[in-house]
Amino acid sequence: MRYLYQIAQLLPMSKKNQTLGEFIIENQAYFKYTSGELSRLINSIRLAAKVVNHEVNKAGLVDIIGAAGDTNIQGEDQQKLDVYANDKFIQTLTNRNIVCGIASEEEDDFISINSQDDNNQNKYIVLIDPLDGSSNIDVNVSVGTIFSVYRRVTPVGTPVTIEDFLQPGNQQVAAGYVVYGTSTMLVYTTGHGVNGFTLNPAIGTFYLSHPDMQFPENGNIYSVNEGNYIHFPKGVKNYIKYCQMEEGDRPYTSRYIGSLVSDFHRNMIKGGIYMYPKSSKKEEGKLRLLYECNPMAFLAEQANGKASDGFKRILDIQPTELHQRVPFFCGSKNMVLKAEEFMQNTD
Ligand code: AHM
Ligand code: MG
Repeated sequence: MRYLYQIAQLLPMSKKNQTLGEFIIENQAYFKYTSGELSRLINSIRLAAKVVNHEVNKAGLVDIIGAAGDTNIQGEDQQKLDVYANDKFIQTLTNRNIVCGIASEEEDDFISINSQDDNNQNKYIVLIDPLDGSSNIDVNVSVGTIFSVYRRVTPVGTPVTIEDFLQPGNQQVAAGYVVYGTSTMLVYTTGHGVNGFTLNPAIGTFYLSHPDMQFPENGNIYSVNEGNYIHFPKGVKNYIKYCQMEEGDRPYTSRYIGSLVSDFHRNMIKGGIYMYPKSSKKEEGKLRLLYECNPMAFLAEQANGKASDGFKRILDIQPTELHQRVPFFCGSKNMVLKAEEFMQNTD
């Protein structure tokens, strides 16, 4: 509570105490197509985030209330949290009848939503990673949800097709993440900057705590799984050596949580670069283009940062598969530029 009060002191008068609900309504005029559909979509994500947050916070009680695979007191099976988060986001978006299609890291294929009432008149599709970094749950470390929103390209009123999902990231109309950390935050963009909202768990309300978030142009944090160093391409190895060299503002600090949302969030606030390069073990890298890299790249660019696969802009990659992987370099503009320079000048 004191944290929220301190944040409120830093905000301009007009922003003080503004809730996410109020912010969505106030900013609806900015949306290209103002039917209110996108506002309702963001509102549904807000709702699902609160439900998932409640469950994530209980994860430490697993020994007391039962682990995944057990049956709880009501006779219901306990679910793994990533499956639970997947169900909640899909249920919320489906039941409220606001999207025509969903793709998720947890589902092999996309889901086409047929609304009986209005013959599927919805325009938006959502791609989601419901619980990213889920290996961190067992050890009480931050995890996140990532989402990406597009307008469908096939005609309204027909079932969605793979074409609706395989759009380049530069076509996104909204993207964001929820970080379930020391505080739970929802951070999103609709193409007009990036704003962050902190959940007050006592009353279940998100408040605007981080208006107009920006990556510092330069940073001094690099985030990469250095355990894979031996398998990295030469350019990445050389860039890591550059980060560690004693010169100017270097050596940089190394910080790697192993949870993309949390590493990105910290780097956006403090200035840094996140890297998941390809390696001789993982030829395409690890992260998924459609629901991990594209939404983070959209947020990064909206926050004056940069996102690249080491050679070209993430948002311009034409996807060919739903669960496609790409190498990912994302963060403070000058740091990503420098990493690209090392990639390009090394054979
Ligand atoms: P996940 O979708 O299976 O959770 O994997 C994605 C996560 C990212 O959040 C994180 O940055 C990365 O995988 C960590 O991978 P590694 O353990 O190989 O460093
Ligand atoms: Mg993931």
